[in-house]
Amino acid sequence: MSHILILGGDGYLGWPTAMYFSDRGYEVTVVDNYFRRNACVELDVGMLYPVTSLIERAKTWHELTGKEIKVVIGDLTEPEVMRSFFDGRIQYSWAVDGNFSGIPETVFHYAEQPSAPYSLINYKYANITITNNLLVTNNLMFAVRDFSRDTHIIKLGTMGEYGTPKIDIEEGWIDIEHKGKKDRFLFPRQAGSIYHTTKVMDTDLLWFGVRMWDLRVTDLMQGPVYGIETEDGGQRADDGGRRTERSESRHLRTIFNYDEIFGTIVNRFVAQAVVEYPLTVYGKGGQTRGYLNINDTLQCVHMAEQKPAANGELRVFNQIMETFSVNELAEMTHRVGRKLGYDVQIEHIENPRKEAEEHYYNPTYQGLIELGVKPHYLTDDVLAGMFRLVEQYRDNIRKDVIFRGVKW
Ligand code: USQ
Repeated sequence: MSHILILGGDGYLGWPTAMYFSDRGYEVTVVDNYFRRNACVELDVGMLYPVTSLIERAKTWHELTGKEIKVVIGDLTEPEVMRSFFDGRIQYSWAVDGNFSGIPETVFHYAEQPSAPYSLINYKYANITITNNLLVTNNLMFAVRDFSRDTHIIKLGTMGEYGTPKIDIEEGWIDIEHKGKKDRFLFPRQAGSIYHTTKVMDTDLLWFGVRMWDLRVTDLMQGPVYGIETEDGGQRADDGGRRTERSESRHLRTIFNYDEIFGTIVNRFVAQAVVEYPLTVYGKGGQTRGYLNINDTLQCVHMAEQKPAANGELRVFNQIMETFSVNELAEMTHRVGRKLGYDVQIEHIENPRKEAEEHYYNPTYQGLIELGVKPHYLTDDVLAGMFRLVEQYRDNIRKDVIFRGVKW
């Protein structure tokens, strides 16, 4: 049985990834220090619904499926915590048997502070972002170098590493001809926040490890993700009712934020529409990004795991399925919300961020499709499905956290 380790297993993507692989027969270990939950409490930004602890969710998963997700609550900026997953000194916070699962064949690295606004609240939050993200990546790189150079690192990067250049965005690498000679380099990066800058630095660190020690790394440049319900959290109905039981277990739902700090735009717009808070389009609204459904994140990491990078290879994929401007997303949310009976308004407000509001944007994103990913697109029906889930928790939505205006 293949063993995978998920760093950041309590997060919006980490927990669905754990269920996805556990469901498919993998031995799964997750680790998290509850950074996101604690930050939500500290900054008082709320969540759409309460989420039980990682240990409680792993227990529920075990009760409903008979499968085990081993849990470690620990801080991966501590090198010894990271190294314990490779040298067997691991202390499980919860596991059925507690025996060491062995060195993981694949590590999914999500253990990062993921918010651009958080990283720009002030110098303190910028420092937390830089130290957390770079130390975790560096600790991982050295653990793999020292104990298991064949372990495949799948690192979640971000499309924001590229910024919005006036040329087409390639998948990681670009061929450059200069004074009659040619070479291949990482695509020029120009990140738009301290958070995004840490992701550029992560890529650079891992590229160093690949060149020096022949590590095998896949860097997934992901766009903003939307969605709540993943198939393993309860939408598939092909196992005689067990999944229905799972879907009724709210304990398996992933963390969902709609606030300015941790919410991403589609999730935010749906929550805003449900409480009839005008959709907050920053500036002109021509900001275009590549988006993907949370279920496609799972497919992408699965395909990357099944067809790993080679030793000495930094493989980069642009992990998006389609592109939208903020205006297009606002119009779609407006249209779907109106059909469902909500009085949705769109408001252009002064952009708290420093970013291009009208720009060229043409990224390539064929690599993951070629590996076998089948995209789910953002249709009116998909958005309406999100409305139906979010409206169940309408009374929990706090209008005071939707926009505070963290300035760049
Ligand atoms: N935006 C609005 N109104 C809002 C919220 C956002 O107009 O109420 C605009 C932003 O200014 C930006 C775009 O929507 O132009 C996307 O913003 P976002 O908050 O959804 O996403 P972002 O801050 O870029 O970060 C998110 C995730 C991050 C991930 C990144 C991928 O938080 O972890 O790396 O998406 S990407 O955007 O491709 O860099």
